[in-house]
Amino acid sequence: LTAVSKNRAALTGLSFHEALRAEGFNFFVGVPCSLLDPWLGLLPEREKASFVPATNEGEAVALAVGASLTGLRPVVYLQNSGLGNAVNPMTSLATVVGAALLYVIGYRGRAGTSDEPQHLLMGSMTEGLLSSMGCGWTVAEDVDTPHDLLVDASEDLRNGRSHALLFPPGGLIADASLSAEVPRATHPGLPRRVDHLRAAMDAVGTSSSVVVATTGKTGRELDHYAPRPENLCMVGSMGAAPSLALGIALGRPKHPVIVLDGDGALMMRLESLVTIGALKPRNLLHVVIDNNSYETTGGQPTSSSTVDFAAVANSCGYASSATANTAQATHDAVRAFLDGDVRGPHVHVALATSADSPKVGRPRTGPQEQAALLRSALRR
Ligand SMILES: Cc1ncc(C[n+]2csc(CCOP(=O)(O)OP(=O)(O)O)c2C)c(N)n1
Repeated sequence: LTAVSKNRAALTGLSFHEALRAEGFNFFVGVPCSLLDPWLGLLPEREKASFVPATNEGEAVALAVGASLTGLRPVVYLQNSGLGNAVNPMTSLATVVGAALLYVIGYRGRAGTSDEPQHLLMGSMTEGLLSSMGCGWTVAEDVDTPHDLLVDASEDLRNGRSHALLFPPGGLIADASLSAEVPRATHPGLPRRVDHLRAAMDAVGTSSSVVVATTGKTGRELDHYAPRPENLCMVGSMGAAPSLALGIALGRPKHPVIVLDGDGALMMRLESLVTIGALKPRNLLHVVIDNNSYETTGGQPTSSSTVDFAAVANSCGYASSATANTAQATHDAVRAFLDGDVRGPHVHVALATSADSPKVGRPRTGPQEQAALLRSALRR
């Protein structure tokens, strides 16, 4: 335990994990939040057999309910933005079968604090939303020890009520001595996300194609390296970029639309492949930068290494697909699409390392302003 200010204490990832283990929790499933990374970074090694990276938070809840029916004691981890994906199975599965679950939630956008625009509404709703779903909650800065943190949670769970531990920024801190435990930077020989992105944007050049970037660092890098009015950098709504791009492609069938997606985001809403494959927009190029990780939130692993996105897209009805491991191939794929040599919907899977790209800031243009710029670019 480390006191970071007078009324506030931060738990280390390891002390929190040990407290969970001491309370009997033995199954860990969810989608990461960077605020939880000091703890999540320990799970792949320490909990090899009982750690499940889920594709979205709703899937994680259902999986935890199933595990709880076998006597396992699951913990579901998520960012509060992911409560949006979890509400249905929380309200119409967990409560219906009487499964009480422990949630560990990264608490973004808490009322009275400043945060990114996509976190503000959910931040102000989080405590009320949990309460209205019958879920108890504890804010992890109001406690002194890992054990204290779990007192109300354990009591709720004993009474058949779910409970959420809410970690605001700084609520969990890394154990300096343990950083080597965390396996990072998969596939070091491959290009980085930023190399694929810059190659794609180099091919876009001065064309007026719409470019939609997925949530996280992809959008930040697009704004940093190739700012243009025809870009839309998604800031929240993880996984929704291809569907948003599909809507634009349908509304402007003659205008090229390119979506720069991530493996974590695509798996969170794999259903977008189904609708794109069914509607077959010729003007849509889907670039998936697959770095086998949630790099934006700390490099936690995804399950993409066992997924062939090109084959999935093909079987959903995409016109064509390719998987490549060089930035040049990504450049050439974008060029071929813009030159009309490759017709959409085409998926280009760009294999990447999860090694850090240079840090860039958040998009300077806010989401509403970006949407307004795009609207007027599309009117021209
Ligand atoms: C519903 C939801 N859950 C979790 C997050 C937190 N989050 C933001 S970006 C990100 C990782 C995205 O991974 P990927 O699409 O593979 O892109 P990468 O960061 O690896 O480039 C996560 C988990 C979020 N924004 N929304």
